[in-house]
Amino acid sequence: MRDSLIRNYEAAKELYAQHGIDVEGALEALSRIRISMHCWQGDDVRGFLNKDGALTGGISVTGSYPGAARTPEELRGDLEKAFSLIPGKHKVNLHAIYADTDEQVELDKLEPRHYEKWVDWAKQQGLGLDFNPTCFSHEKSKDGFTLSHPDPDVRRFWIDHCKAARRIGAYFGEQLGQTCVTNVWIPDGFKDNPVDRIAPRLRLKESLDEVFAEELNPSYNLDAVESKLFGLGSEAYVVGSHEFYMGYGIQNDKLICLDAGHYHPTEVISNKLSSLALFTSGILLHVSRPMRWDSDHVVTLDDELIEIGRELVRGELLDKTHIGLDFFDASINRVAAWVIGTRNTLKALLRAMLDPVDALRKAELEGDYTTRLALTEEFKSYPFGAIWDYYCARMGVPVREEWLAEVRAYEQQVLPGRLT
Ligand code: RNT
Ligand code: ZN
Repeated sequence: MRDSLIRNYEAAKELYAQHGIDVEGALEALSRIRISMHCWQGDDVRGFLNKDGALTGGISVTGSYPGAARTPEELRGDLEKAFSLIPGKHKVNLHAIYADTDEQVELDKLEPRHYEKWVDWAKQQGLGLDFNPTCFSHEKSKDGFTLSHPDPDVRRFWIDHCKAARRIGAYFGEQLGQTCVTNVWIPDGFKDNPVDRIAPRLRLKESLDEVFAEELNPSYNLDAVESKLFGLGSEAYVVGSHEFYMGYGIQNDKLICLDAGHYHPTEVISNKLSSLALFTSGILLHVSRPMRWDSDHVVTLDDELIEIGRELVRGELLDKTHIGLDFFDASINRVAAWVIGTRNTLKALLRAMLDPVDALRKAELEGDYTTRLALTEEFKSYPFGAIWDYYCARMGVPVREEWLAEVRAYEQQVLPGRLT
């Protein structure tokens, strides 16, 4: 390791130590955190099952940066490149449409074997896998409804797809020795004000009961449900709202997924964690960055990300929280998008671990809000960067923006082949 990195680290460590902060302990804790990196940033949520299928479901990707992965091999190559630039061992979050198979298989007939190659690869890379049924971009979701569809045959199809997804999740967990989180998100909703708000919710509740009826080993698979406020084309009403899934999740012991982009524009998920934590056995996060709407921008180290990190660390919620990323930007290099978003999420956690929490808590308890504010603000210019740089070097990944040169070199190497 370069001398300057060590020197800066030692000096920074000393400053933090003056506040009783155990920097080594923080780095150790950080190295144990697994972030679930979403495969769908790599190809603009296209997947491999629907040849030429357009993205539907009220989500949308904009941008025309060249080089989106076109095959499972390309996607795995891109993921490997990204992971080589991110400190730590992590997970990959797959959607059902990313099955790696030559068979023409329908979503309701998917089986673990269609993901065997992903599992072999994950084993070889030391990665965990998470999973999602894909209830969009499909002929049977064209009219905007899936599990809450008024037609029982359509509902049946999506129920069977979600059941298949859970079994695949359990297979991942069993094979990899790491619990898989299988997250159900559906786009169901109305563009304009509905007459009947309760009937679709009742149908969704019944469909979910069926989806989750089969008991699976919770150390292999955990189920999560993801709510949303609105989507493109479902501006007036979304069946799976926050209240719906909060109720469902608590009543049925499912993980509740909080996606940072799924609330009113000024509403933040950081402020929800401490409440949900008291009433649930676990939480799933979709760390994203909404810009004016659920735009799924690449996660930056902004106030909300820092606040999410603080809540997880200060509330000791890391053990019960599964941290997943959910963004898709096709206007920049897609490997870079992963690296930026994942490194930022780790940085937010490390920053939170290096806060003088004991002193801040004491000040707050004593009503000394002057100290609380002063210390919070002064810590913003503490040499966090020196600790992060040292951590990256120690974990064998590029320091600071050095990773960008590697992405550029990789781009030069793979892009020409993808333009044909
Ligand atoms: C959509 C949800 C959902 C998707 C992914 C692709 O608004 O956030 O999580 O982004 O499943
Ligand atoms: Zn999401």
